[in-house]
Amino acid sequence: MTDVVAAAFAALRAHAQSLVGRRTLDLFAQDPNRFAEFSVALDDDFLFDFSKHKLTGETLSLLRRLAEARGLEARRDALFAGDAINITENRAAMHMALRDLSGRPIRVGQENVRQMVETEREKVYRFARAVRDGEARGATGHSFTDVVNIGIGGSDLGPAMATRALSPYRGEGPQAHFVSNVDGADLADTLAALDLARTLFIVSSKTFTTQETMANAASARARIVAALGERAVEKHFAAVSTRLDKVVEFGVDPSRVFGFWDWVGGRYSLWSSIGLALAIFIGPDHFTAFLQGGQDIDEHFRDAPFAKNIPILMGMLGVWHRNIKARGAHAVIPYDQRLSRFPAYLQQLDMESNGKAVTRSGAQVDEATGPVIFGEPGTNGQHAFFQLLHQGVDVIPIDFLVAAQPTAADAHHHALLFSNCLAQSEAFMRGRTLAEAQAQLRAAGMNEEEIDELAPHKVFSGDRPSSVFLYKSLDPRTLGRLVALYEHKVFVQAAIWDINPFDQWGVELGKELANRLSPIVADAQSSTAELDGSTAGLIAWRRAQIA
Ligand code: G6Q
Repeated sequence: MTDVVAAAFAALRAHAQSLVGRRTLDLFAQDPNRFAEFSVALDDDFLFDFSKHKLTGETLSLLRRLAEARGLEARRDALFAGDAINITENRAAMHMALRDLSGRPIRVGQENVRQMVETEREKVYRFARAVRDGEARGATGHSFTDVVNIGIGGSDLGPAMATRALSPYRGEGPQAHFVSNVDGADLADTLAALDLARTLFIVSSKTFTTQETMANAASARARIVAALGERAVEKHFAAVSTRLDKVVEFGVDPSRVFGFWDWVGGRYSLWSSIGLALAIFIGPDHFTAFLQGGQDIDEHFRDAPFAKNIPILMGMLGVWHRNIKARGAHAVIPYDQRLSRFPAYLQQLDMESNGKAVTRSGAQVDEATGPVIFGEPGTNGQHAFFQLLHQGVDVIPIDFLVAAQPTAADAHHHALLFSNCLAQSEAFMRGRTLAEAQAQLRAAGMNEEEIDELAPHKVFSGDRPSSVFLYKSLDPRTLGRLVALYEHKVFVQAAIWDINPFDQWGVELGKELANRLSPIVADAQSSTAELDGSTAGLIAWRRAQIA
């Protein structure tokens, strides 16, 4: 860490001390413009409110100083220039190219990739239209009523999250299903209710070697062959991969194979052909609107000034909480049932990107990096883990996401949903003092002895920070904006922590280990002598159970 960076962190820590004892509510009382000052509107249909974090203009200035000390601007320029910023894999991270609808050249290294991106997208769109219109048919001449995406991690979570989020945009298209787990129950339960003659499988895998996806694809293939014959495979399978050679071996018709490039990371690939299941589900026009939302945020991230730049603010707020306030978790709570998979999607995006302990140069980090990300939709979470958020010993910052308008849902329900969201956000900030708790119990007619016993349990510290993302409605463009905002937030934090957010050696380790152990598990005669005592003991116990 350079002296300038160390000084920037030290100044933030000293400043945090000066805020001890002050209340967020007092900051509102002192500044009638606080909401306007600490919120950002994008056009007239997206609002980011971060005024309920206990911070001041000086906090932002000091965070800005830290961002400058870490060279955030230069890192952002390198990202958009298509430089090989994923240094451990020697690749660019140019997912923004996939949603750049401007018509301008897009550089990745020395190459202008616009033409090939557009050609591949057009191929995806043609196939999506053909499936939706019933022009592409199965082996028995039926159109497809169901599409099953087989993929895992980055080749699953994006389209699975987005099809749920955008279900009102499906129209007459087929239903979408997602099989990811190597547990055979996933495939079996998904196929139980489907008619194979009307089912299209999409095998999605960047590498086309991932154990789970290859096992599920082989089983799905066997099911099609058993039901409809070997020749049906080419009619019932499509594939998405960067390894087109491997796809051909599997027997997919080359006209149904869709590519992308190694400069698109798995968890950033929803914008690419990996979005095929989504493009079929919502149709090309809506998919383009989704891309447009991503592009809106790329422009905003590049152009907006620090104090009004939403992904920079999201990232720097996270740094404030993680490093200065030592907060180890971050909750994402959509008050939007259709975003039910969004927290899981962000869990991968954030924790796989910033779950790192060495800097770009390979030294141990000297500040904490990515927090634990978790969440569930509200109002459900209120009846479950919110207790800990309100009164637990750890303060956990929260992102609330909510639409101003319902999408094809009952207005009365939406008013209840919306008020619950704001009530929670307010309650986390306001809290309840001991005196307030006592007064409340007194008003309820309790005697002083009972009040003394009960009141401490009804105290809420307050000053628990939350942001609110308020959007007009959950349409494709808004979803594109949300996803891109979080992508760039993760990038900003990685820049501050000087880590590479684009590799995932922990995931690679899992793949290696699974491939080493599975032959030993599969063959009951194989020796376990080389394994550690626990692993050998567990395998022996299983062998006895299934003998
Ligand atoms: C994403 C990760 C990981 C990956 C899966 C699937 O960034 O690398 O989640 O997406 O392991 O990999 P394949 O697409 O290669 O099957």
